[in-house]
Amino acid sequence: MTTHDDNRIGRARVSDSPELRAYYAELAELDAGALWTVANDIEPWYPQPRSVPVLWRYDELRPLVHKALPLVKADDAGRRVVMLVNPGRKDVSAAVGLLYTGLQIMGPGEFMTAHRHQAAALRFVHEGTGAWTVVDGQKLRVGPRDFAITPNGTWHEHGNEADDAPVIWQDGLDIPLVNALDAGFYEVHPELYQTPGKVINSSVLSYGANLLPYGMEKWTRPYSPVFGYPWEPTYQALRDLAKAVEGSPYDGVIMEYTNPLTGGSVMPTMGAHMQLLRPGQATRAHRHTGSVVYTAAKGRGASVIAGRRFEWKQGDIFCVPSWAWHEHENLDPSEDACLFSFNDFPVMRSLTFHREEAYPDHDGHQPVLQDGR
Ligand code: GTQ
Repeated sequence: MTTHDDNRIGRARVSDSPELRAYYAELAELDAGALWTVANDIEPWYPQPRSVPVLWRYDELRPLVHKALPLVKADDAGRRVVMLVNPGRKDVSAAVGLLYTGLQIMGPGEFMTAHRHQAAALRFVHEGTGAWTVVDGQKLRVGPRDFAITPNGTWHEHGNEADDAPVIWQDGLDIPLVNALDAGFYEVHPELYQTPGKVINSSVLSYGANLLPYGMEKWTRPYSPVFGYPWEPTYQALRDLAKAVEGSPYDGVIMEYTNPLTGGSVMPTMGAHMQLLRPGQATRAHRHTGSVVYTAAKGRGASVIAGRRFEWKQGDIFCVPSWAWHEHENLDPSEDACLFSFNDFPVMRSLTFHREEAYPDHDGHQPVLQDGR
C-alpha cells in the first residue's frame, strides 16, 4: 500500500521512465527485479494483512453443513468439513492470517480412518454428544464446548458413537502456516485404524486439580500431555477467576488452555483461550500482532474489529486479523458471555514478533465505521 508517508526520505520514491521500464524488463528476463519497485510493499510501516474481519453465522452455515452428510461419505472426503474462508485468503484456504478453520460433521455411528500430518489441529465441539477422537492411541470423548488438541505428527481418527444425532465440531489447524513454510507431510495409518488404550480420557484423568502425576515417566514432547479440556471445569475456572480478579480491560476474564508442565501454550504453533465477559461488560480496544479465530461459546454480544461492528451469539465464529483494533461487548444485561478462541501467538512469541498496544483515545473505543455482516 502506498501512503503519503512513502514519499519521505528513506522510502523508495523513484519515478517511472521509459529507460527504467526497459531496465525492469531486462531484469525480469533473468528472474531478477529492482527492489525499489516493491520496497514499500514488502516492508510496510506496520502489518498489512490481506485478511479482513469476517463473521460466520452458525444459523446460516449449519443447514449447509448438514447438507454435506448425504452428499459425501466421510471417509471418501477424508474429513467432511465445510471450511471458513477469508475473502482475502482464498489462495491459502485460511480463515485469517495463517490459520485454517472449518466445521466438521459426523453422522451417527460414523467413523473415519487414521492419519497424521505436519499440521497441528484442535477441536471445539458445537453440538452432539457422541464425538470421540483417538489421538496417539488415546481415546477421548468430547461433548459440546469441550476443547481438544491433535498435536502435529500424532495419529488421529474421529467418530460419532451416538445413534441419533450428528456431531458438529470446529477444527482449527495451522495448515496455511505449514504450507507457507513448505513443511507439509501427510501419512495414512498403515493399519488404517489405531488400537486405542483401554482407558478413555486418560490424559484428562491424569492431570487434575493443579496436581501432576508423580513418579511416572517424564513427558518430553513439545505439546501438552493433556489432550482434552472439558467445558464444565473450564467454565468453573473462569467464574472462580472472576471472583478473584477484575480481569483484563481488553479481554475481560480470560484464561489460556495450558500445558500443565510448562504453563505455556498447548502446542508450539497454536494457543487457545476461553474468556468470560460479565453481563453488559464492554472491553476497551487494543491490537496486537497475531491472528485470532473466535467462537461464541455462550451468550450473545458484539465485537468491533477494525471499525466494523459484528453482533454474535452462541455458535457464531469471527476472526480478528493481525494488528486490527478490536473490542468486545456482552449484550446480555444479566448473563455472562463466553468466547473461545485460538491463535498463532506461540509462533509470534517464539519468533519475537509479538507486539501489542492499547487504543490511544482516552475512552478506549474505536469509532464504528461500518456495521459488519
Ligand atoms: O480432522 O484430521 O478440518 O486433517 C482439515 C484437515 C480436519 C482432521 C480438517 C484435517 C482434519
